Amino acid sequence: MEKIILDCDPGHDDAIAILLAAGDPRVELLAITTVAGNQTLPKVTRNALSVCAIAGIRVPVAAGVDRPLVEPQRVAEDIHGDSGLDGPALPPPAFELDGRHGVQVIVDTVMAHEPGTVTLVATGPLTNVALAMRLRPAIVERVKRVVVMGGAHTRGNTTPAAEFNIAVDPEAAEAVFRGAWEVTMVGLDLTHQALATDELHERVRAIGGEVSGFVLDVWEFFGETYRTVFGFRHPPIHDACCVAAVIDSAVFTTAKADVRVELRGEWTRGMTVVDFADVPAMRHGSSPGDFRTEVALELDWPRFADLVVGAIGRLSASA
Ligand code: PIR
Ligand code: CA
Repeated sequence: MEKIILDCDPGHDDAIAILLAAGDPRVELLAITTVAGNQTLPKVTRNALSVCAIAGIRVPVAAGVDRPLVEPQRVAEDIHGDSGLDGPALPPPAFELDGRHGVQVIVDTVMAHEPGTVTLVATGPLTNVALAMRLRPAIVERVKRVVVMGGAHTRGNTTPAAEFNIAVDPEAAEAVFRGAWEVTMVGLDLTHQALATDELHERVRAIGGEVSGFVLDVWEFFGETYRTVFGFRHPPIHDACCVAAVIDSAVFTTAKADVRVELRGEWTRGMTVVDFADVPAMRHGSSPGDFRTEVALELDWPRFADLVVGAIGRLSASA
């Protein structure tokens, strides 16, 4: 069983990431921490608790940081709606928020487990993770790895160059990518392959019950915004790809790279500049040891779909 902390900003695709983490027996979800991103901190925190209530998930949930390190706060209301999780009915929380700060929960949880056993999965802006690194630098060598939904090596979704999670807090992202830990970058190049297709809808519909109905409502709203805003036929389930990779490393291929975040470009601030290790030019002035980031490339969609359907099925059976 892979122990994970899920740092997120739910968010339609974050909600599916939570369900996948809670519904797959190969993952032990230790805690959920929230960060301002898709919506304000109170809204995304409340959404995390609602998702837990729907699926009968009982893990510590703690609210983290309410704004980026340097940038003014920016939310994705056009994509995720006023609540941050518009579409499905959102039941009241079934339990209280953990009293600690989310950054403290990340530190405490990593330090409470054996070195090299906890994977940090981050599916929102990287503010909490960057601050946890500063609050307790020892976590950097103690975590197994960090799996980040963020960035892209082709094009952005918030600016032509930048993906939302990185664009919202570029300084935090740069700190995380420069940290002396292994990072897996699950960027848009990968997540735009993880589509909630008609086939996936039908398989989830066939499960029936409350969790299945919730997921269908999530995809219906997200699908509509992706159709109107981006011209996609189906919505990408970005954040669930990170959890899928923890469950089954064969769910996508990767390439080693050194990733830096552009902090000063006029048109490129928040861009992930990916220096792939197979080209020995070392354009960042990197040494071979710096090619620590695994950049996700190609998704095995059937494998991914099976994981999502399996988790929803298990959660429905135990609800
Ligand atoms: C998705 C997101 C934000 C903005 C858009 N346009 C689409 C959220 C998702 O929750 C995901 O984590 C990441 N940020 C994708 O950019
Ligand atoms: Ca997210």
